[in-house]
Amino acid sequence: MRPKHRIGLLLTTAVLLLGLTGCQRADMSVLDPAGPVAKMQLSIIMLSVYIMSGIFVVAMGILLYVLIRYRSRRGQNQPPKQVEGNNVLEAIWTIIPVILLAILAVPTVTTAFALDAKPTGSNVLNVKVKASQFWWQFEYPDLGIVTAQELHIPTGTKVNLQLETTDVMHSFWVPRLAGKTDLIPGRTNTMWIQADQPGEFQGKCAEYCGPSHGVMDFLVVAEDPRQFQAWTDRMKHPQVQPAGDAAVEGEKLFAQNCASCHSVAGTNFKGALGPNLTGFADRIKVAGVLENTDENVRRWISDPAAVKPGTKMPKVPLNEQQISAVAAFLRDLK
Ligand code: HEC
Ligand SMILES: [Cu+2]
Repeated sequence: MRPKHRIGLLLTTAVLLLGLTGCQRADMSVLDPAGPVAKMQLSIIMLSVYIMSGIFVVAMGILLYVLIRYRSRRGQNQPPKQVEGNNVLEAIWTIIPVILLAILAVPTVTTAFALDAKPTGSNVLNVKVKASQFWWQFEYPDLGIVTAQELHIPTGTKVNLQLETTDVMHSFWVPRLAGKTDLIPGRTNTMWIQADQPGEFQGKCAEYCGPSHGVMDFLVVAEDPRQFQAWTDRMKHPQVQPAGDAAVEGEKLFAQNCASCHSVAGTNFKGALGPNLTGFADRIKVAGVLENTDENVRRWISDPAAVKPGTKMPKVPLNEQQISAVAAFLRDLK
């Protein structure tokens, strides 16, 4: 290959690799931690990056020195003097890696154990996370609240997560708050997270789980404790009275077509196959992926599989006017 082509190939590979790493999503950067767990994990990553960079510089330095110092010279037709069985050299390049590995191992192991310990105390929030193809349920056992797709947490509070799956393996990943934890059939895994500042943190399923794995998104919504309290109050005493004729008709249609799968707190709708829709009007997203607008709610109801292929929500046979009525009912769930 001509040198010009080689450089071209290298650049193309570099660009493709960057594209694959997902560094284009600033809201999902591990390098921008928003809480203590992600910060501790980043410090371990940086420690190994520094050590590896040091090794790279020293090794490349030695390589360059040797290339120049021992390059073949005019009139020289024998290889330079060969070194073999030099005990001092061998001891050096055995001991240095052992020391570097120890420097890396001690903080890594202590951090792993520290993060594994379940936080206790009165200021800890417990949440049960249940993943299903292709959505997330968040249950607050101490508050009597169930919600979906958006995990509300108070800032400055440790949140214990108990992670379970109802079907295949999934993985809970909110890059700015913590590394991934798998949800494994028949097992309960645990982890904890904490957000230092209010904000919305993008989460994703990180274990291939079927056709809509790539859109199995969720949000962690961190609010200051007073706002979080207001949210829990709304969720415990939701407004469920449909306002207006369309919403009243929508409620009837919902009872006939949707309530077998969906619950709404404060009503007789108690279906458990799909996400709990209490306070749905306050959600930022529909099904975790579409902005929560009237148009998108109608789009979702008319053909869920067009948004999330393989979803367990069926296409319900309703006409456009009926879909608008159901959407009006959902818009009133505050
Ligand atoms: C057979 C069960 C089933 C029926 C019937 C059903 N759904 Fe669903 N629904 C689901 C499932 C499962 C999901 C989660 C889909 C996903 O995100 O993969 C869902 C998701 C939704 C969502 C998004 C929720 C969120 O958290 O963002 C809305 C809104 C919704 N359904 C409304 C309806 C309406 C309105 C009807 C009736 C016209 C209906 N559903 C009928 C199972 C059902
Ligand atoms: Cu997945």
